[in-house]
Amino acid sequence: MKFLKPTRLGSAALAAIVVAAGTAGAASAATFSGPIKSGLVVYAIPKDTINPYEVIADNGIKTALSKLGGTVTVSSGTVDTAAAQEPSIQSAEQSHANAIIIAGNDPEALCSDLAQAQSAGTDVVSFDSDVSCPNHLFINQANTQQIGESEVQLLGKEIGYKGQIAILSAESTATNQNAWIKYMKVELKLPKYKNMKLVKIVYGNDEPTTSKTVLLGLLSAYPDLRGIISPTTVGIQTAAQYLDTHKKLLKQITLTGLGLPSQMRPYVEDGTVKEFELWNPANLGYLAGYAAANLASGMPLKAGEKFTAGKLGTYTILPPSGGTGLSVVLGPPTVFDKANIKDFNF
Ligand code: RAM
Repeated sequence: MKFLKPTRLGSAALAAIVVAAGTAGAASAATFSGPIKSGLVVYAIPKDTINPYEVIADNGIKTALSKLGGTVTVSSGTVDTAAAQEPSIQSAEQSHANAIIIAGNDPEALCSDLAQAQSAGTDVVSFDSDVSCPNHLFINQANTQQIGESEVQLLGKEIGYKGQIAILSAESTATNQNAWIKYMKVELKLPKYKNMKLVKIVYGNDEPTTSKTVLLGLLSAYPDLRGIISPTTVGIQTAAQYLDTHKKLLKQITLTGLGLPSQMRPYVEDGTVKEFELWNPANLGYLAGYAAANLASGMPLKAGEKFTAGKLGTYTILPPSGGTGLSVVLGPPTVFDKANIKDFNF
């Protein structure tokens, strides 16, 4: 990656650049034309190596790098903690990887390891779950605010904007879930939700067993619960499975969230879940792979820069906003229901 060099531009010119970069998509930079270096070595470090969502995303990274003549090593732990990811960052550094693509299990705890890899020449791209470390590009699955708001909107509509609701999340340190939950809380402050009350957030750590344990705790602590948002594919699948086998709960409880259509299809088709949403995780990985390859081939890390991500087309690096640094957004999520779920195979 090329860092921005100081220029002799006057303050008026600088202000003009800032304004231009602030209008997403309107930036005038030419598309970075590479060439992409051959034989790039990329380390993909997902939240863990077990979660099917992460596996699909990693496969997207592999597809991208194989198109570009590079290689991908997938490395992470089996639990979603920063400590489990640190050895993978160290291996990437020792292997002189050109780039790391990481889904952070914690926003800050990985920064010193990542900085060390960067000082050895490795570019850092985060995807799925951001890190708050400097000089990296975040590949965001969809607009963070819209994900948070739309989750509450989906549930509100289904329960008539009334009753106690809870969130079944992933790890308590996950940057992505916490960012979405922040916007869920903002949405819930609107007057139309005045009769909907968020009573509890529980954390299933993206493990089916823990997710089920905290779900059962929730159900027994809040017998009047009307709705659950689970913004994690592991959480929503676990909850859907439970509700499916305890159908009398469905008279009272509505479940929505973020899920894989391949896992959720039986529950949508039998009416356990009406609607939920997600983006295509393979495309997310693919986009991250292309972004990393471009950075590792000299694309400047700055707002307004454009690059081509193979079959997905051209993307623009967006300026920092709302607590997120430089980012690229894959696109809006899809809402799945009985009518369309059979059309999606991820
Ligand atoms: C889980 C993970 C992942 C998240 C999806 C929606 O698989 O927590 O980070 O993006 O759910």
